[in-house]
Amino acid sequence: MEAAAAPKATRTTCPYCGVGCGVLATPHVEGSVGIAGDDAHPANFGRLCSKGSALAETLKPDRRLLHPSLHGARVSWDAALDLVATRFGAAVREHGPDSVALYVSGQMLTEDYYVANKWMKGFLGTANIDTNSRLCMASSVAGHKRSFGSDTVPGTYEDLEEADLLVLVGANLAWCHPVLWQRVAAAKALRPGMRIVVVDPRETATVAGADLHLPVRADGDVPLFLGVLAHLEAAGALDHAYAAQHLNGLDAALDAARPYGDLAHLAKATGVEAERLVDFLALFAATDKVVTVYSQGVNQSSVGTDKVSAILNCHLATGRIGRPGAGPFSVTGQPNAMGGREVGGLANQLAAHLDLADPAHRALVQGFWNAPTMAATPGLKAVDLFEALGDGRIRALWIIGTNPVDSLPDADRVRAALKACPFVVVSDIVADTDTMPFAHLALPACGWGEKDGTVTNSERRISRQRAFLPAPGEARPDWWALKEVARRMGFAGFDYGSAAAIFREHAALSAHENEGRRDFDIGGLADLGDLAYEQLAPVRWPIRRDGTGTERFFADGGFFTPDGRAQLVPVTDRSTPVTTPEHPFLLNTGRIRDQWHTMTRTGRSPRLSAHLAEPFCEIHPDDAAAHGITEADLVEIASEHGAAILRALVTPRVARGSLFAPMHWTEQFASKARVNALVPPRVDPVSGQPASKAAAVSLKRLDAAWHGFAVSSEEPDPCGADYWASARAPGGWRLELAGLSRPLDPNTFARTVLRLPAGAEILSYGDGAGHRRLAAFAGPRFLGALWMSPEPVAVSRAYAVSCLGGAVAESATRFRVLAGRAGADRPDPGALVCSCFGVGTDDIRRAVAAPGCRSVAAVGEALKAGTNCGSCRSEIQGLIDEARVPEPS
Ligand SMILES: Nc1nc2c(c(=O)[nH]1)N[C@H]1C(S)=C(S)[C@@H](COP(=O)(O)OP(=O)(O)OC[C@H]3O[C@@H](n4cnc5c(=O)[nH]c(N)nc54)[C@H](O)[C@@H]3O)O[C@H]1N2
Ligand SMILES: Nc1nc2c(c(=O)[nH]1)N[C@H]1C(S)=C(S)[C@@H](COP(=O)(O)OP(=O)(O)OC[C@H]3O[C@@H](n4cnc5c(=O)[nH]c(N)nc54)[C@H](O)[C@@H]3O)O[C@H]1N2
Ligand code: SF4
Ligand SMILES: [Mo]
Repeated sequence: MEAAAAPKATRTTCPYCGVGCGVLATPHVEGSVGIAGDDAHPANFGRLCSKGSALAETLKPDRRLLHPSLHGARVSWDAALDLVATRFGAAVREHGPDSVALYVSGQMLTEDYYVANKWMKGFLGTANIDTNSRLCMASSVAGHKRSFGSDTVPGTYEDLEEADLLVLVGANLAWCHPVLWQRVAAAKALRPGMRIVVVDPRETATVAGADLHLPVRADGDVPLFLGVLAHLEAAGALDHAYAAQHLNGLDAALDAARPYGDLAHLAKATGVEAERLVDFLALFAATDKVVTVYSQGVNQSSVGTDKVSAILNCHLATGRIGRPGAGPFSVTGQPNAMGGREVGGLANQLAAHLDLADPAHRALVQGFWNAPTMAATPGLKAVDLFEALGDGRIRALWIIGTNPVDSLPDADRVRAALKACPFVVVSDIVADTDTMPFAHLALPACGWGEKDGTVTNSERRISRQRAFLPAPGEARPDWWALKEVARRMGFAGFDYGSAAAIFREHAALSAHENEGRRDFDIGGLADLGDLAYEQLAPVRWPIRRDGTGTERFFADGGFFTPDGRAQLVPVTDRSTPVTTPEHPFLLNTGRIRDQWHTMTRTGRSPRLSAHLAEPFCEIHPDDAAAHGITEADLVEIASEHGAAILRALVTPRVARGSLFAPMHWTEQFASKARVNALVPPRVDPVSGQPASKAAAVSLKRLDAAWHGFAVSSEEPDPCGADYWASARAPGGWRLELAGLSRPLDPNTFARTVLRLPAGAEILSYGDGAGHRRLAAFAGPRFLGALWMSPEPVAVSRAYAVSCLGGAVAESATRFRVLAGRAGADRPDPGALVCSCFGVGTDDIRRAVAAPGCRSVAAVGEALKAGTNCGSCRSEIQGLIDEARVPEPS
């Protein structure tokens, strides 16, 4: 008999971060999918991080949105699309074009985005289309445009490897762009002279791999880079020849910077001690090949655009731009943040990097689209858009691929605003997001692995996402739903039969009347046949019709301003303190290694959920002590806008007076951990980007009467506990609980939490001090266990979770389960560090205690930790460093 042909791998691109790694996906007949890094992809050369490696665990069809539904009742696609066309048409007719809006996402493919933007701006005649990129990249876009005349990222990933000095500003690369970070780490291992400096108020995992950490005060970045510019001048490091030929505004920028040339003033303005500043300034002045990478610590600020300008000024004034190993580098977050910018998805942009404010550009696009109208004024930016929604100015809204109820600031107000809108459409892949309850009409979208199109990564590289799975239920690509609505409204120019057809049009527009006047030009791809599109290899723009491209931009000037010169912007330090006596703490928010945003996909992976399984709040030990908070207590933080309950993580990694909480947890995973309920709707006045990293909050210990922890083979029921947080675990779920008053009957409570069937065998134990343990079995099968105590439950989470899915027949093992402690032969691994091999902090601490085991490589040899995807290497380094430095007594 002939062996069955080996299943074929599909080359595609990871749907998470902006690194844009190539993935080989192999669907197997029994339904599983093999995932591997694509050796041939120039972003990752075969590497994947923990999230990329776990993609297969997120593809199961449960909880998917499978059919269109209106007010919760299933409807046909035909009826659904007709309804959208009718309601949007009626609103435009009765209330004008600005009464409708689209709120979209950097997670859409370029083709989806292109159709959305064309329909709104050219056919409905409104620029009320904004995207979650407003919360993400808007300050970088604005900063680029005011200096370069265009939204251009000048460099490439190789620059990070070739730099002699890499400065990371408000970027936790080790957790948020892990594969790029691994490329950097590999380059530094080969060239140990390379220096890495991290500018971040927090000591992040990235700091473990850096030479110098500058713990700036929040928003201390503008003074810091003013100080750098002043020092560059004083040290004679400016490139006067480059400035004479290619720059405007250098003198004014230097005037603004000079006051920060004074070290004592700079130390005060940045909050960084003078010695560290001296080292940094000397390094920056003396090194020609400098790359400054920046991300949300820069963008998400009320002075975000000024931070970008302050950084760009330093690179422009030294001519350190567009050369190998030199340049500013805005690293993008979402898989297609760049693609969205290319199609003009923001409310103040036009397609193809053209300007909405420029009448000639508007005419060009209108002509190309043969559009009946063209939006002439900028639309509402995300925060304003939702305010308009609340005021009743928006009569119909379509949300695609984003969760504003969790990710926008003042998130409880967002809910109220959605309630006020007469017609809300939500396109998503899952049925149970926090935004979905506000949808009048829900539309099922094809997700990763089911849809086809392109994305552009941080270094301008366009890669294909390819389908390798059938669409579940009636899920359809987002571009299809959009063009069907446009077509039903009677608009010509929406007869796309495939993503390829949309891409060709997008490429043709980028080259239309371009002749080198605009950076974004992919005219060379405008005539791709369907097969060539199908086979398109990752390619970096520009790709002009004559076949020419540009590896990097601006080494020899050529800026996209009217006179071809870059404009230095003389920024000043405009940041103002936001804390008050009632709200004395500054809440910083951001990401953790193994979750993606609102957890609709990564939250379904047991492997990814094990790293940090509960929403937490980092608190400095002095602040914790002053508030009577000890490790593992629950704390309540509150702002003028809302409150959250989180697990205290007491650590000197945050500064005194600062707190840090992850942005990820939603009401699907925790009772009250949506941090954006606390974040005020304060925005950067230039970019409109919210200051998501600076909310003034109060802090107090939650006075819980009891705490609980459960593991369960069925999804547990938190029974309305005052606090709960659930996470997937291998073979089931884990659940943390707490309450302000004790449940009347703990046994009944436990049965409900664990959803025990009648007839389950129960082993339980209680003492007079309020400790109670209960474990349930069905024959040899372990169903679940609940531990309750007046203080935070001390059982080993790793051990308890490891019992799930196992057979527990022997009574000795059953009692061990009840005790929540492994036998002496199985030491507790501690909190998970390496998700590929299940290695924990305590495993690593024990290994590092042995003589000779003092490097990440040695730990890898001993435990395998860090030897697969490598996402945890910074944390391993951190544990090694911790072992080296004795605790102060
Ligand atoms: N694991 C994971 N990776 C992701 C994502 C995810 O959800 N999970 N999301 C992706 C997306 S969309 C994005 S935008 C990127 C974001 O990537 P990053 O920007 O690297 O991530 P964040 O954690 O949001 O913020 C980065 C750092 O900014 C610091 N910061 C706060 N305030 C300041 C300040 O005033 N100055 C300075 N210098 N730093 C400050 C924070 O302490 C934090 O460590 O990550 C992408 N990658
Ligand atoms: N406090 C605070 N807030 C923040 C941030 C922060 O650092 N701090 N970061 C901000 C940033 S940078 C970002 S990018 C945002 C992210 O915030 P969101 O965009 O709200 O987060 P996601 O969870 O990525 O939402 C994507 C949604 O699209 C769905 N989806 C996935 N694939 C598809 C598809 O193909 N089609 C459709 N139609 N739907 C799909 C997912 O199930 C999910 O519901 O959060 C912002 N908010
Ligand atoms: S670094 Fe990780 S999340 Fe980002 S694209 Fe690569 S595999 Fe995906
Ligand atoms: Mo983002």
